[in-house]
Amino acid sequence: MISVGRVHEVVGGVYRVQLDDGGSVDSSLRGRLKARPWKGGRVVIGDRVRVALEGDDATVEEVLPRTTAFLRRGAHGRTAKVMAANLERVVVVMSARDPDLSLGYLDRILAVCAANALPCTLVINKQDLPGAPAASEPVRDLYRGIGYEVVLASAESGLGLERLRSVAVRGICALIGPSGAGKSSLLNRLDPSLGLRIGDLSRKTGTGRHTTVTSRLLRLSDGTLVADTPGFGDVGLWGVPARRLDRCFPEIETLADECRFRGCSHVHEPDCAVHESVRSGEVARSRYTHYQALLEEAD
Ligand SMILES: Nc1nc2c(ncn2[C@@H]2O[C@H](COP(=O)(O)OP(=O)(O)OP(=O)(O)O)[C@@H](O)[C@H]2O)c(=O)[nH]1
Ligand SMILES: [Mg+2]
Ligand SMILES: [Zn+2]
Repeated sequence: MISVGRVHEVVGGVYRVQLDDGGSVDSSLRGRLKARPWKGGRVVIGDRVRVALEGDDATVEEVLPRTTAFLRRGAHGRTAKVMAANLERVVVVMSARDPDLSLGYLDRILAVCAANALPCTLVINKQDLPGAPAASEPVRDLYRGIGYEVVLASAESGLGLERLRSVAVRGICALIGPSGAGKSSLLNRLDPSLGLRIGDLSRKTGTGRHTTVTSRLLRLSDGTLVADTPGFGDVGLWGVPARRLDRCFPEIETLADECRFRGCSHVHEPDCAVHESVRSGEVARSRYTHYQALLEEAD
């Protein structure tokens, strides 16, 4: 019998598939999907698959076409890493402090989302900690000014949780961000029955300890699908040529038409509208610096 479902978790070669007609099965992958990795790379959470059920055995026979894929550059830059398929949104979770919010990391993640044509919402968590609101407000204003949706939140006090829920119900989303930012903590607050593992921060470095080790698609009590993912440190763009990088920075993209040269890279060219806007403060210097850093790495 053939059933269709969605991959919710992948652990050690076992694909947990939630079937459309109810129930979940642990499936293996048909040999040909393993032997000649299908062009999308690995089979990942969110993938829609056809599963053959024979007695107690379940086998993934086919991966259905993806609507989206979250791809980033893997370690050493030679391969693409795919984290999840068929997402409709990314929720970027950063903490205001402990660990400190890194604008460089944030701009990289936002650019990766744009490169994958995924809308994103920024959550700045841990607002209950001393100094967190004061540190977060300028960040919130900067990103709202660009057009991003920003939610100040606290898994501790509950601030922003209803807004986070209203974001999650819009479509399948994944929480991504550095280890220790509080992704699993926020999801536990949205649905305490999830019982996700929460980790301490390293006393030495103040960073997370990679408590969540596999990406999982979770169904909240109201039926919403949300992925919890392991925090990662390396964020690189995949598949964005240098001349297209400005499309990953919305406020830079809208200025590009006013540059003297078509295809202006906004670095060395004269009469560049982006240069002028950085000088006048209309475009944040931090954003421009991170644009330049990504440009150096682009193909
Ligand atoms: N004060 C405060 N602490 C928080 C908040 N959210 C999470 N924490 C703490 O931050 C630490 C890390 O939380 P996790 O939820 O495990 O973080 P994560 O983003 O899931 O981390 P990884 O799974 O490693 O990627 C834990 O000690 C949490 O108790 C918050 O809003 N306020
Ligand atoms: Mg976690
Ligand atoms: Zn320019």
